[in-house]
Amino acid sequence: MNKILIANRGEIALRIMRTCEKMGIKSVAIYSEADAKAPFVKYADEAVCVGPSPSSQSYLVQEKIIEVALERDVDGIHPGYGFLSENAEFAQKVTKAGIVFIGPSPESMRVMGDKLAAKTAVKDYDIPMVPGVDHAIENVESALETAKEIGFPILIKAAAGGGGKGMRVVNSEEEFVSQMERAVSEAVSAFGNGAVFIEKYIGSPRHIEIQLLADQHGNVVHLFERECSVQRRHQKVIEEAPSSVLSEDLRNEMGEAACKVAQSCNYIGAGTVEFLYDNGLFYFLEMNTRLQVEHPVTEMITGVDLVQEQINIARGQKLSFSQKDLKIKGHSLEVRVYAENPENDFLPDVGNLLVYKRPVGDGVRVDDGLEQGMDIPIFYDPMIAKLIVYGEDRQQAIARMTKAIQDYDIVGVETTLGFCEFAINHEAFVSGDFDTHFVDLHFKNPEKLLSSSKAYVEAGVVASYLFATKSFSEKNYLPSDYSSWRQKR
Ligand code: MV4
Repeated sequence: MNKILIANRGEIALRIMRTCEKMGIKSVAIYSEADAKAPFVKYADEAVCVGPSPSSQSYLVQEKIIEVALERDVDGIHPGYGFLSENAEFAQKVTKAGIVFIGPSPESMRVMGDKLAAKTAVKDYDIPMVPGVDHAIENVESALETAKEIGFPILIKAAAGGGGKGMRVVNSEEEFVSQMERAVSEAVSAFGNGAVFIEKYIGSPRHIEIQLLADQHGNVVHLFERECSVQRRHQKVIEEAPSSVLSEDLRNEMGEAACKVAQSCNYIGAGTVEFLYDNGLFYFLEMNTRLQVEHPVTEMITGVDLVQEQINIARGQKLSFSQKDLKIKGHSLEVRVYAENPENDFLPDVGNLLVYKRPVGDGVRVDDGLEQGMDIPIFYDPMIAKLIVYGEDRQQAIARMTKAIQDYDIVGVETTLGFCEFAINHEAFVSGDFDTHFVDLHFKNPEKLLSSSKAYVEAGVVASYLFATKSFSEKNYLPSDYSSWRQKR
C-alpha cells in the first residue's frame, strides 16, 4: 500500500496522515470549501476539493470520493470516525472499485450496526448480556408481560440506534404502552426503522469499552479498556485508560468477552466493544466498527500506534504481537476541547481563533486540526482538539492534565477547557467514585467555572491583539464589567 486517501477532515485526518508519513505512505486529502486552508489539507501529499461546505455535499458524497480515489490511483481509503466510517454500503463500493477499505468487512459493519443483529450474532458465545429480549417487539401486550418478568425500570432501545439515540426509560407498568408507542414512532422518524427491543434498565452504570485488533489470519487481541463514563448527553467529556475500577481478573474476562464478540462477526481491523459495568458485573452493549475518537489513551498506555496496525491489517499482514506481549504501562487521560459555551448550555461558539497556543510538556499530546487565526467552520462538529496526557500513575496524569489545561491558550471562542478542569479535579473523579451520571450530578454551577483572574488575563490578551492589529476601534473597547464583555463578543 503506497498511497492512502483519507475520507475525513480535521484532527483525525491529520492524525492518520502522520502515521502514513511515518510508514512511507503518500496521503491524499479530500476537503470541502470550508476546509480549503485547513492544516490537514496542507499536510497531505495531494489534496482534492470534493464540494461545498455542508458534509452532505462533500464528505458524505460516496461516488465523488471514490472517483477521486481512482483518479489519484490510491491503494486504500481510511474513513476515520464519523462521516462514512460505519457505512457498509460505502465500504462495499470502495472494495468493488478495487480499492482497500481500511476497516472491517461490510458484513461485520451491518451486523454490529443493528443492535438486534449484534445480539443474535453473539448469542452462542457466552457473552454476559443485560437481561432482556433479543428480538424486535411485535406485540406490545406480550412485551409488557416480558417487561414484568424482567422487572421495572426497563429501557426501550431502537435496533438501529446506538450512542444513546432512541432510548426510553420506563419506570412502571402504567407507562409501558404509551412509551412503547412513542419509542417506535421516534425510531421510524430517526432511523427509518421502527424495530425496538427492551432490556432491564441499569440505573447507574459505568461505560467501559475494550479496544480490539483483529487481523485477516484469525488473530484477535484486545488492548485493554477505556473508561468513558464521564459524558454529557452521550458526548464523552473525559476518557481514560486504564479504568480505576477493574481488577486484573475482570479486565481479562472483559477482554476475552470482547475478543469473542469480534469472532462472532468475523471481525477484521480495529474495533471497540462497549460494556456497561455495574457493581462488579459487566454486560455487552454494542460494538463500534471504527477507530474511535478516544483511541489515543489506548496508544499512550500500550505504545501501539492503532492507525499503523489498521493499515498493516488492511495490507494483509499478521499482527506483530500476541496478547501476552501487551502490557499496560502508566495511565492516560483525554479531554475533548470543544468550541462550546458551558455557561450557556454548551451551545456551539464558533468564530475566529484569535489566540491559539497548545500546551507542551512531558507526557502531553495534542491532537488537533486548526491553527491560530483560523475560523472554526460552522458546518461540522465543533471539537477544537483532544488534549491527551500520559502519567506514570493516575495521580500524575491528573496533575499533568490540570497543568496542560491551564497552559492551553484559546481566545476568540468559548471552550469546554474550564469545564474539563473542573471535572478532572472533582473529588468524585479524583477518587474514582463516579458513573455515567457524573456531569448531571456534579455540574450545577457553571458560572463558577472560570476564575475571574483568568478572564482578565484573556481580556488583556484580546486587548493587546486588537492593539497590535490596529483594530482597536470604538466598537472593540472592552467594558470594565467582565461578564458583560463576555456576552458582547
Ligand atoms: C443502557 C443503559 C442502562 N441499561 N442499557 C447509552 C448509549 C448506548 N450505547 C447504550 N446506552 C445505555 N444503555 C441498559 N440496559 C444506559 C445507557 C446509557 C449510557 C451508557 C454509556 C454511557 C453513557 C450513558 C448515558 C446514559 C445511558
